Amino acid sequence: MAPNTRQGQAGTPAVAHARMANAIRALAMDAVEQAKSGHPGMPMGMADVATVLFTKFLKYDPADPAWPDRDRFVLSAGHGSMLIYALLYLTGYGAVTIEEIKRFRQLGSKTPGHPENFITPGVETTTGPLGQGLANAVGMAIAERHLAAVFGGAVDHKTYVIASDGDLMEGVSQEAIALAGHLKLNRLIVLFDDNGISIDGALSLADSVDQVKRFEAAGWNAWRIDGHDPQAIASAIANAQNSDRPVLIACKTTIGFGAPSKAGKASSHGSPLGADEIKGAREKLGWTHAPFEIPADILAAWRAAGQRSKAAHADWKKRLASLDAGKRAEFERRMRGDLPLAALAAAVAKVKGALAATPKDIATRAASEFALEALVPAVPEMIGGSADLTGSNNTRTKAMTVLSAADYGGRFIHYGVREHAMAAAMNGMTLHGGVIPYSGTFLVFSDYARPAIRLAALMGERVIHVMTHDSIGLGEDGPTHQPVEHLASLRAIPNLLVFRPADAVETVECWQLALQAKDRPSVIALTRQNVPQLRNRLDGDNVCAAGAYEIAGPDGAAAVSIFATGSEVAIAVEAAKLLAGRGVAARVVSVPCLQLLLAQPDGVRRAIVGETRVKIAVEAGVRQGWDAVIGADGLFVGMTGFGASAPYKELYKNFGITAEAVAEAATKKLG
Ligand SMILES: Cc1ncc(C[n+]2csc(CCOP(=O)(O)OP(=O)(O)O)c2C)c(N)n1
Ligand SMILES: [Mg+2]
Repeated sequence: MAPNTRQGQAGTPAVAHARMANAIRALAMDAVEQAKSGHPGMPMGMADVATVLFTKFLKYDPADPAWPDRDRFVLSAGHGSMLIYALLYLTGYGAVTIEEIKRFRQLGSKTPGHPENFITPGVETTTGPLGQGLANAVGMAIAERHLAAVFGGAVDHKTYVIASDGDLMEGVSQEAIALAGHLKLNRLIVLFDDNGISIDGALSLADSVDQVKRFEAAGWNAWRIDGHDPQAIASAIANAQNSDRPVLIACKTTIGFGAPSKAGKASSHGSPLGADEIKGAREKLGWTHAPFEIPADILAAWRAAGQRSKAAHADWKKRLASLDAGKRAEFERRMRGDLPLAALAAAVAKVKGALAATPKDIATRAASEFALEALVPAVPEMIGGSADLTGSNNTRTKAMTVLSAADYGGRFIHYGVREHAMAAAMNGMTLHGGVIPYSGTFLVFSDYARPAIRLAALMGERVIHVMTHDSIGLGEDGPTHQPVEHLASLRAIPNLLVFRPADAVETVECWQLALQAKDRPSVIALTRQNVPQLRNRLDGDNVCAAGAYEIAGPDGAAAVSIFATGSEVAIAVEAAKLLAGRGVAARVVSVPCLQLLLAQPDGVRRAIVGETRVKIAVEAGVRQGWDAVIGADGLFVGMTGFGASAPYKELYKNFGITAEAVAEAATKKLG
């Protein structure tokens, strides 16, 4: 059993460490038993580590869970959610009462199956898909260093993670720890639940990695300790405070610690222990109290621990107050996530004005760079990046300096060839607050980032993914690099905005919409190949805001509506001209964001979609999703399979995505 270390908080009688840790164990077993589902093993195993962290080191204030300079605590092993719920209850977060603990995993409770940052104050990020939390934490640690560089004393905190075997087996963890080591994120401290057990049984069934050596190889300090020895835990965390690099503390623990027959076994991982086992655990742990009952002295000691950082919080308020007024207001604006709206509007107007004066027939990726040259100075919280495709994604403006271990104040991150950790770290950056991350890769590699993009959508986080080379229009690199199903599959993710601008003007409008979407992530799909600038008037309004609009049309009634996105809008405009030559009036509707169109009130949507006899959609991707606009009997000109390697103009001909093909299909349908 865990030793009886005395460690009272100032002003409260000392309560033995073991009794405090056992309060976590008891709540975990009882809540899982009551819910008839859940994961008791991990909270019981990590109770000692968590107790030391939350009573001696972590800087937090239950009265103000969003205090900007709190330490961030990420439970990457989200299945152990009862660990964090127990901690939040015990330390006094108002939202997590004992009643909520009793309602573990029930509809509408503050204690859902896995931690959800948008449900439970004190939960920093949604976790459950293993590996994501660890990579989120890397992003939080990046944001912390960057803001410390920009705002000095207003930001000065650590990021702690509890990660499990599963977290460290996931590939994203390798990308994340390599990035963290490279950036020397020395305020990042990972407590690894080194219990040698996963769902299938002993870890030795599937894994024989030496994690300490692996982290060391990635530029971390890494130590092994007994995760049930409070002194060892405390001295390891104390040492980690002064590290010059990120720290892994591999805590050797026993899963299900205290359970008489299931401790150390996979059977304690993910199911209720059962009445007999719980009775035996109570005896073994010396816990004589009824389910959900925490003795007053233990609760008082925990609540006192929850008050530990009051002085640090007050101190931070003083530090913030000592900043000059402008800087303080800027810090507070950024942490609220409010944009500098006037500066943003002026930057957008400047770009549009320049494009109206001198139209640019350029690739939309180049148009995006042109827009960023104005947006990045106007919105100082934007932090750009690319997964080793900077020159192709056009995400780095001329004035941007690189964010590195030598200069955390830089605003461009070379993420390396690590799309997954890039996307997950961006989630962490946004969750931290104070920055708006945007990044770059090829659209086809959205697959490598998708698990993190999905979580950004679930959490409602503003992260912006620039994804270039968005169709067969990329040409010679061929079908491995040509996205076909990606627009459709990204549009299927709820709450994610997928933009595909047609020209330089739409590109800056889509950027504006993505930045203004405070509670949603965005993908901006951009071409490699040049496209003509179709919008030459100086429009004050952002006409992309409704998701679609008529970009070309006849004076009178139209017989045909052609809907298109991105590079195919120019093809649609050509097709309309061909049709006009044949005496057929056609209108063209540009659809820079299909989801925004479909989300319009019925009347608005119907007005944009129109009621022509023939409806035809043109997109160099699969048809899926377009029937909502053109109907099941509508015509679709696009892709039905994978692309090919050739110059892009030949590919468009080869796959029949041409103005002639569109005009032909429409004429045939008209009969
Ligand atoms: C990406 C992902 N794959 C699979 C799972 C399902 N799952 C939950 S926990 C777990 C592994 C359990 O082992 P470990 O991470 O060591 O946790 P422990 O049992 O030690 O608490 C798995 C496979 C998941 N949550 N996320
Ligand atoms: Mg394990």
